[in-house]
Amino acid sequence: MDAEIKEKVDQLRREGWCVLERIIPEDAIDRVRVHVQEAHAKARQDYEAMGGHIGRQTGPNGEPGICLIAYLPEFAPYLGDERLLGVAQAVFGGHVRIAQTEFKTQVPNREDLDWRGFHSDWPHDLTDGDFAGRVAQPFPNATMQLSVLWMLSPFGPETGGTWVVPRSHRDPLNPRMHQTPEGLEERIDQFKPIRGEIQVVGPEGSALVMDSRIWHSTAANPSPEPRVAIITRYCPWWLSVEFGGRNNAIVPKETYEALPEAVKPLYRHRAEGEENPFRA
Ligand SMILES: O=C(O)CCC(=O)C(=O)O
Repeated sequence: MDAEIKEKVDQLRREGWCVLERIIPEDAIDRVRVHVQEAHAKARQDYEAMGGHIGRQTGPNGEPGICLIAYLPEFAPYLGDERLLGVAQAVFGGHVRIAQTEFKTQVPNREDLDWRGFHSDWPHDLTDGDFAGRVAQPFPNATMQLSVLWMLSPFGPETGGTWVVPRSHRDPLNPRMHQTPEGLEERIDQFKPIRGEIQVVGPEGSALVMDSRIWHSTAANPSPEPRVAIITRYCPWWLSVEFGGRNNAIVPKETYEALPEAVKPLYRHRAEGEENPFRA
């Protein structure tokens, strides 16, 4: 294994997160950021016009909508970056696919810098029972999903870089325990700072890779510019992504056909007219 990939995988296993720096090169990032902002505005407009829900990527009656990758042709090639796939495949093996593709831009000029909303992500999101499925606690010691947050703006305290609690992916507690159907005792307030939290720092064009179990939170962005980001969830072949209807948005045929060869396998399971290799 390449030395950098090994170092990142070691950090991911030990700390629950790592940053792959500048996957989108410096000479392309400004263009890609503008493209993503325009794509976000267009997708929002289209979903509103048809009475659908952009967050869930569903139509007016809850049916699968258009996967947001259809709006992002200039961003899509980076999803197949060798370092990123190297990390995902070192953790999951060769067969990896992307569950969700969502915009995660944060509004500017926030002053409530103590705001937190700590949680772990699907399939370890304790509020996501019927919507997408959730793993029962105590979570097994296995990585089941990598939440890859694309840092299209620089990340840091001055721009609302994500809060993470290192090593919390191995903690038997969870900041949303009280929200489970079992109503487990709450011992951690998800809306307050947590001891040991740190704010992710890194240059624009990087990817923050998080084990879905890690406790993390969006941060208030005090800067005068939006903090632009996208999340893509990399999953192993054995994880059911369709359950609950959360991940069923369709990749149009023309979008799929235009994807680079390294990216096609990540979306093939949702591509119009393609056989789902995970069901065959
Ligand atoms: O946007 C961020 O900084 C964090 C996003 C997040 O918490 C999530 O997508 O689960």
